[in-house]
Amino acid sequence: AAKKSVLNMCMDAKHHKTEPGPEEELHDQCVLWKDNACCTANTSTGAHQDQSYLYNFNWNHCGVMPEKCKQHFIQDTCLYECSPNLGPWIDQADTSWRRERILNVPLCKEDCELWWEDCKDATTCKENWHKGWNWTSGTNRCPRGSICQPFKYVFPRPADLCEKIWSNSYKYTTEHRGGGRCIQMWFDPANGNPNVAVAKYYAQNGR
Ligand code: FOL
Repeated sequence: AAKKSVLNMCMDAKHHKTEPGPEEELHDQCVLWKDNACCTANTSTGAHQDQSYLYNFNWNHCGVMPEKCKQHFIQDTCLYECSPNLGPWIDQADTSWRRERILNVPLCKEDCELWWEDCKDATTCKENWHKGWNWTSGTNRCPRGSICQPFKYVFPRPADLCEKIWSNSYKYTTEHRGGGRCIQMWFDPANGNPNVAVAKYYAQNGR
């Protein structure tokens, strides 16, 4: 087979399809990707559920996460699972649950800042949500010795949240939405997927 283009591809991870393609039945916040997606309809449904089969991950590990904050985590899950435009930032992970990961995806300033703003009073006990949980109950619980605190203390600046929570999946940028230089978690699909041009730009000009 021909070498696949970094411009339209899916990472080799836990739930990703091998190739992107249309998905008629994507759920709610993930519908933006229905013309071309790396997620199945089932994965998009899981993205909206508490402790879904995706990772058994519990958003409410320090009390109930406010709805407005949870929407950003759902959107992050949709982008992570569904986007076919993250190719330029795919890197080897080689952990038990995925062979590839995303690293330093340039997230638009507004997407990061709104995420932080809507979550600043939510509570958590950890800065890196990928590692170090207590999984003995089947879902993640706060490890011994950790304390639940508002996000604004755990992540003093928006960049701390966007970069640290998923082990540098994202890089905070000062690039603006619509400028073609940063990846958007949220967009209006009526105008097409703006991340197509962003991947093209970074594939050509380097990340
Ligand atoms: N969103 C983004 N933007 N990037 C991501 O990498 C990402 N990853 C997840 C969800 N959304 C994302 C997946 N989340 C574990 C915890 C969280 C998780 C997946 C798996 C987990 O099992 N952690 C274990 C260590 C497992 C291992 O590394 O082998 C732990 O110690 O808590």
